[in-house]
Amino acid sequence: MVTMDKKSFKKAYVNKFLEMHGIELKEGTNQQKYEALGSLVRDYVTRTWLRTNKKYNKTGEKQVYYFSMEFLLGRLLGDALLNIGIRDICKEGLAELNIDLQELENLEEDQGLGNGGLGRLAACFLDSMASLNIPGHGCGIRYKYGFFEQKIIDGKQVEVSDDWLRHGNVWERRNSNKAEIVRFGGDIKVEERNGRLTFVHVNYAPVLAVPYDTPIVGYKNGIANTLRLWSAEAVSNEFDFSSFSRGDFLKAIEYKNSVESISQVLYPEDSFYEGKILRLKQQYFFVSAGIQSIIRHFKKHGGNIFELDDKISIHINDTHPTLAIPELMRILLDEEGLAWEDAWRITEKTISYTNHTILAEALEKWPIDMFKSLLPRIYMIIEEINRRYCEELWSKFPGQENKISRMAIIGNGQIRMAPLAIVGSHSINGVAKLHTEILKKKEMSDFYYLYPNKFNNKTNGITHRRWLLKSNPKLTQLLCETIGDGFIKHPLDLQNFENHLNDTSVLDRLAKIKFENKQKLAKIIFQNQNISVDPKSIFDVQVKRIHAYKRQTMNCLRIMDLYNKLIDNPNLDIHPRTFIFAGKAAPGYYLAKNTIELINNVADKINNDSRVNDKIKVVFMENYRVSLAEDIIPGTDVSEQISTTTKEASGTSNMKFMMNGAITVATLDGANIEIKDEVGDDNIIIFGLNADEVLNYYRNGGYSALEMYNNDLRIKNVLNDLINGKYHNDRDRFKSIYENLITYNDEFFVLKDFDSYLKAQDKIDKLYRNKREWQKMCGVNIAHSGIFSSDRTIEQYATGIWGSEVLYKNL
Ligand code: 26V
Repeated sequence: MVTMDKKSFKKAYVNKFLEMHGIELKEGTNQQKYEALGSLVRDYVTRTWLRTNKKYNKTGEKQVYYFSMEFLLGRLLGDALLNIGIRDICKEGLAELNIDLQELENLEEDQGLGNGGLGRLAACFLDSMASLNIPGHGCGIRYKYGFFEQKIIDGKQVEVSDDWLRHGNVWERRNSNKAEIVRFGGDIKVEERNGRLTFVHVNYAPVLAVPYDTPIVGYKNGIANTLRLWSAEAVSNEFDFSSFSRGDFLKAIEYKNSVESISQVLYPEDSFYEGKILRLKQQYFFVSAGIQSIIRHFKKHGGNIFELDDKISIHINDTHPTLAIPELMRILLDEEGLAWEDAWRITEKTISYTNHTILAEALEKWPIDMFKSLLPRIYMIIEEINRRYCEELWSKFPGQENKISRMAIIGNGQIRMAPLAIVGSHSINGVAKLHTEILKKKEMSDFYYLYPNKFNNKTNGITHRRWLLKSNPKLTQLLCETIGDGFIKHPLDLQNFENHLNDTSVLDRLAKIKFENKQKLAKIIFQNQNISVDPKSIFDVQVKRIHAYKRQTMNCLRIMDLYNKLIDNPNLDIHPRTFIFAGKAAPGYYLAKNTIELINNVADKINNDSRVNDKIKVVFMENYRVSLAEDIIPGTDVSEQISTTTKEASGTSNMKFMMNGAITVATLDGANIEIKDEVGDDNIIIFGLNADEVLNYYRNGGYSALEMYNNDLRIKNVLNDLINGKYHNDRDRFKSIYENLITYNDEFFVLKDFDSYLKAQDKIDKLYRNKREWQKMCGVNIAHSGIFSSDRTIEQYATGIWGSEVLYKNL
């Protein structure tokens, strides 16, 4: 927490500007003004950061390291101002200098180093760890290019590279003195040294890993943790590496390029795994650099390697950083000289793992040949882990060859990362109740039988500081006035808001705030998409990655159906609605890209049909990202969480929407179930197949999409509309969608759930017309959202998995 007054802030800012740019403030561009502000705030944070690190070194508290391929931070300025407690002073001070803080904030590039849910969760967790006084740090990759920028051209997604560092990045600090060497390729020589077999790595290609550190500021508590992102560089010329002869210039350039490519770009796929060698290099690169630097720091401060697991927790975000297990083993065995049994015990107790998906296509496995030549020593260690583990399996399951080969870490010429992660961690968690149950009973049931105590659930959460305080200041203000500001540190206190929901003046304010947020969103929609929408209509929103299992198609088909109904009956009595979509498709995922095009074409047709325009409008907002989510969510009435039950591990936007007073239309999937349990059946609209029904169809068959088509005229009509030229001159344009639904029997039960989805939407229409009841429902959702603060989630990780002390009892 930084204490200062407006006057001293203004003075410091004007000085900073002059110092940085050598011109007077009034001559500066907004970009220059942003840079000066960022740099000033960074200076404030730096002092806190230094003090925090000193404190950690002195107290020797347990340090948590959250290893993740992705950190989807978004913008940092607004959050930093809020957390150090000078946002108001800064806003007012700048206003007196004729500068609009929001305008400067909008100039910051999103730090988009993640695909979606998994990366954003990592960012929320960093915020909560810092705010709860937990010494928890991030470890990942400093991608030169983040998640691609999406342009919509002729209705189609076009990917543009995200050059997010082009104006520099005020928040990071390059720490070349803390660089590490990561070794690829080469051979392993076995030597006997002092009567012990030692493994020496020779002829390897070295890569320099340079850390860039970003402070993660806690909420008004004087704590700044570290996010350390590694960048790959060629080892300088002085370094005597033998993989190519000296003076071979072209080879040297080739080497430099291939090294730098490691941290060049984030893979934009989040559900389809391809065994690309570059991705394997990325994984080992950051994991090896991270673990080496943790051990180096630990030893520098006098740590005893046998007590590593008392002092350090390493958490792996999905299987992507699983090589942390063999890498820690390598260091303990080869560099610290520990016996296998000791090294293994310490490794298992240090590492914990979260699973984020049950989609089989996303399971990581690497071809042995590729793996072995890239990481020869790591491969040897994995082989030995597997040998010992299979011995255990043979003794537990004698004669059950099939089971054992199914569970093995190495099999079918591949190394399987999930079994390695399970065997090498002391804790495995799912991210919502249903998801964890499916892991235990189905996806990982063999492993659950073997290690029942390792499995546990930690339902996801979101940081209410960004997703309420920062993105919805008006609602925050109302909450502070009605229930006080205690909920900021104790989010469960939001419950007290329920006591105010019989007060019509509070409900009026709630409605007014929503309306103003919708006006703001309508303005952004007009600026970005050139479509004018009416803030008095229901804002019905589905924003997330585009994926068949998330069923944007189902949403689109019901809009097409409503359009048909309105044409048939212009007097159809519905409250006007604006359908808003946003989201990116993986560049190689044809069906998802086709879905975006369908939505855009449906939007075009409907928005230009004056017969229905006073009733419905459709908008696809370009380039979904954290900062756009912050604009959309506070202005949403209806939150679409309509994945095929069992497929969405948790979902986290569902939590953000409820916290901002939207009503959820949902299947009983992921954390929707827990949201329903919190708000009660009357304050959420549930539809569709339940988990047992879906699993039963998958197991036993018995579903016919064609039957649905033949027996429901609404379905028949909208499916025919996909291929009859109504939405595209080229009738084959949306054939892939049609075929998925009919020819391939609708894997995600879009048609099966269609009728109950339409009924759910009718219900919404009726509820919305009863203004008071609707406002109360919104209020109940807000009041029950506290449990979904990531502070609760992190406290559960800290006490249940990491064994770290939560000094600040927040809940
Ligand atoms: C998976 C893969 C698969 C291989 C190719 C590269 C790649 C990159 C990222 C991922 C992660 C996919 C998993 C994921 O994002 N899961 C989401 O995690 C959220 C946080 O737990 C959860 O709320 C969502 O339901 C879940 O889909």
